[in-house]
Amino acid sequence: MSLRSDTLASVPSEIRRPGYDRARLTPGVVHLGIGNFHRAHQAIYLEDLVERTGLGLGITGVSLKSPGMRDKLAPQDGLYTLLVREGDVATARVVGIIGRTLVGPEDPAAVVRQIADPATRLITLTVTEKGYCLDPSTHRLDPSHPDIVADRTTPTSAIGYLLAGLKQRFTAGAKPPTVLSCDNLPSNGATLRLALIDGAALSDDRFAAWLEANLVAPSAMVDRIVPASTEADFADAERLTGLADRAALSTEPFSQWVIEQTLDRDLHGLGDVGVELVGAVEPYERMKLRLLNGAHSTIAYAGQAVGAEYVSDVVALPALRRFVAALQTEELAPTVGHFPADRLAEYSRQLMQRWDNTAVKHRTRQIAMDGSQKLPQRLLSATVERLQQGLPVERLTLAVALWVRHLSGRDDRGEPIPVNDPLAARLMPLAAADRPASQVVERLLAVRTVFPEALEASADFRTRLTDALSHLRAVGTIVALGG
Ligand code: CS2
Repeated sequence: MSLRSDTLASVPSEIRRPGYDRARLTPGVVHLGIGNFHRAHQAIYLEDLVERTGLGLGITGVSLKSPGMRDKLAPQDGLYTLLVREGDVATARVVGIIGRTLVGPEDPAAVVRQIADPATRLITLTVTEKGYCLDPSTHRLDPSHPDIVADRTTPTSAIGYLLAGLKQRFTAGAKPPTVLSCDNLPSNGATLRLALIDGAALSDDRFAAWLEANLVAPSAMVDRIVPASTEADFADAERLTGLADRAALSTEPFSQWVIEQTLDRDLHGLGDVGVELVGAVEPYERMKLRLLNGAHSTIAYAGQAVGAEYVSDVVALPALRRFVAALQTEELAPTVGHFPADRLAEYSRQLMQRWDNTAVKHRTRQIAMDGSQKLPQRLLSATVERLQQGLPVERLTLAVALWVRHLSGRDDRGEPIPVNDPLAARLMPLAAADRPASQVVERLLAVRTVFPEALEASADFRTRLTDALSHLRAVGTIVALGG
């Protein structure tokens, strides 16, 4: 028997399930990019809010690319099991806050209608860094991006869908919904707002001015480690609930969502279900993007080089664990600002504990994806700041060198490894393993969409990166990072 509305009652009573009437939910929230992260993070907070306040706000999910998630959720009436794992313990909860899931390419107009519908008051997004179609180094919309070009005919990018829906509201003289980016970008709300205004201005200045005057886009920091689902998730969900569930997923106990107070007042109830509402999100974003994501990318490239499949495998290797901890404490934490040093030290310690959770099967391969879109805010901006202040960047340089080496498509043993990146076709030939390290560094640093000019211009950094790459090639990851 499968998980569905009409089988839900058979779930053992100790397992948490929707404590509200699902039939009475109205689709007040649209989520673009419905994947595992949304289902283990924002969906949970929103469900807790609905349960606590009786606010009948359901989520309409949107897949912008493939029908995969809809095909799993639709036969289960949108229900799925979330497993929270720590050690040998897995706690199940059946989640019901998601109603319909739409698939953009199948029916773009349906997605646009949902965004334009006055009942939609909040639109959340997890479309990954590349989904914003930005120039990664400037964080402004790239009008020549193929998806933005395609948007002129049919909505294709998240920006295109949003603009098409918002335009209908503009034409109708209505107000825009709040848009809330939940991706790992610096100032993600302001960045999204600017991308939308830039996109609108490509065809209609009055529409752009209306967005400028009316669009509320709070910034947010989101955090929870949510791997891709595995067969073990499906098996454990069925064991615990008694019902087969092909949409089951797992996550860690930790979860954090920090949102700017500009969020609509009637959603401030989120503050009672664990969301932190703050005046300025940027300090939290910086802390997370650098100490978590910067270290995460480093772990991922080191892990790919040494053949470590999961994050927990990488931090179990003493040389790599020490390197990551030192990168955080010595070079990243001092760039975060705002928070006292002991708070940042505690945050870093807690991160290491989270990565030690072997029950969360987070693949280094998954995190290694899209480095060109991630490195600027995770590692490169901190490197620039430290160089400008004359501070040591030894570990940051090695971390960047790990990515450069990853782009060669070879691990420490010379075996091929996948490079999954929208710029792979351009970057991989520049980083080939048989090119001299100095040439690789010179060519890559000139790629302005990834590397800020300040790094190419620094002779010191060029030499350091060349040396770090040569060293990695010569002695391998463990020795280079441990030495
Ligand atoms: C990871 C993040 O895949 C990645 O690049 O660094 O998805 C990370 O797991 C989340 O930001 C944790 O909140």
